[in-house]
Amino acid sequence: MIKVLTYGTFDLLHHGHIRLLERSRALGDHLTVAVSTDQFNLGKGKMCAYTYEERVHILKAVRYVDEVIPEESWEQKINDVKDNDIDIFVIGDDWEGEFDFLKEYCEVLYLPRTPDISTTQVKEKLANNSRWNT
Ligand code: C2G
Repeated sequence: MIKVLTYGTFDLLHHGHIRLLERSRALGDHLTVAVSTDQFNLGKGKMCAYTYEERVHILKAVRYVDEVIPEESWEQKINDVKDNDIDIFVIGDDWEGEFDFLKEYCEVLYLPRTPDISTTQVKEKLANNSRWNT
């Protein structure tokens, strides 16, 4: 069984996230998603609309996701790969090169981000009450 692992905040889940999860899952037979905890997000300078528990609940409902674990630190990835028998680490190419140290333990792939969508953009649209699909 080919096991895939990815990490992220996944706040206000949008089609860019879904496409990442879809492509990640298609790389193997099982996808584990490590979701950033609220505490860890503070370190990333992210204030989420949804709590960690809500983001986990939503991700567990996504057909491409087989397992969800917490992301609590930058240092946990090597142990996560080992402890979960991961074959492929994958993440969006906004992180290109950042996790090459994992190549010693598994395959490392950076997938092209989906253009023109981000949680920040969604928040800005809502804040500005701007028309959608403009
Ligand atoms: N993503 C994407 N296209 C977008 C937006 C996001 O492919 N338009 C991808 C990102 O590249 C990432 C995943 O969706 O692989 C989750 O994005 P975020 O929730 O923004 O995750 P991030 O804050 O980048 O956290 O240790 C790694 C970090 O926890 C990654």
